Amino acid sequence: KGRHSTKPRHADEFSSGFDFEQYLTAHAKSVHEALDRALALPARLEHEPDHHWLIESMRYSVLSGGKRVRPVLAIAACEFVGGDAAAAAPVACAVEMVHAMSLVHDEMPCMDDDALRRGRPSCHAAFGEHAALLAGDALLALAFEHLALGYADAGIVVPAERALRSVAEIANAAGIGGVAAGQLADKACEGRGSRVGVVSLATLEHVHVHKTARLLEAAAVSGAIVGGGTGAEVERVRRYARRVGLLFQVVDDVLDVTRTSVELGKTAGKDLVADKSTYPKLLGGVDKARAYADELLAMAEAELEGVDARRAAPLRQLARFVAYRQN
Ligand code: GRG
Repeated sequence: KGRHSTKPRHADEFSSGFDFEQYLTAHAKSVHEALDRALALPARLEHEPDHHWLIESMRYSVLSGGKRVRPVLAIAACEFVGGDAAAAAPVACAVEMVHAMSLVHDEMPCMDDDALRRGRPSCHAAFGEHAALLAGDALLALAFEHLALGYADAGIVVPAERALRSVAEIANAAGIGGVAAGQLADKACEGRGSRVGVVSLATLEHVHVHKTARLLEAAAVSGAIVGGGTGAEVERVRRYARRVGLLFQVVDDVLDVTRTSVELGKTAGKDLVADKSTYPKLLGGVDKARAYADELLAMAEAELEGVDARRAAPLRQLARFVAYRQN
């Protein structure tokens, strides 16, 4: 088994024989292939070097790995409500495009100014600043083009009304109801982070709910919508995904601190990242942040109670994967 423990606790899950790692690997692969097709260079543009450059920069950013948590969340939520995984494919691709573009813009000089992403040059370092900005813009546009046309292109029948609701959900999560708003709030906190008491826990939560959790929520909710979930099912998935989204960020902060501590040769958990507001810092230590993560995991799992264990297994294991991941 791999590095990620998903700690099964219920006997019914042992007997169901559900293998989450296999599920994640298989769906991550199919999402990768679908993204590859969605970003194919049109033959008519092969002799247009600038156009080629734009598409290469988009492909570089989307097809460079990543855990594919958001797409798999969309697929698992679709199956949770009884839908076919294929119905969630356009949603899965769209949320990963939005995620990838947010990383491209995040690493640009006017934002975090990072030269590396996933162990290789970031998009602006590899393709230049103009291309990176435009690759992000074009990926955001393509996400919605793909939601509008992806079903017909793949021969999948999903009622237009469901597709439209998923467009609204993901657009809100990318923009004023999520990532863009959260990123600006985060930038406003920068520099205040090291002054104890200036960034409150409520502000930190506001940033992360918007910047990180909202897109994970939109992925799951959209998967449930296109899968034909009832209103109650979609809202159950939303409550589950809200917890998982926040859990994702709390664990990110814990990993940040423990990695930094190890890198500095200090005792893991004792040293807190100096000039950044994190959950370990505002909650009073890594152990407290870890306890909060466990609480969020329990709340997410509680949303899956009373549902057939086999049907709930992918969402349950995905929450545990997020809780116990090591990267
Ligand atoms: C989306 C319209 C729009 C604008 C973008 C720059 C910006 C505005 C937002 C930055 C958002 C950001 C970087 C959020 C952090 C999210 C996060 C926790 C990323 C890490 O996600 P993983 O661990 O990454 O899923 P992998 O590499 O596995 O894909």
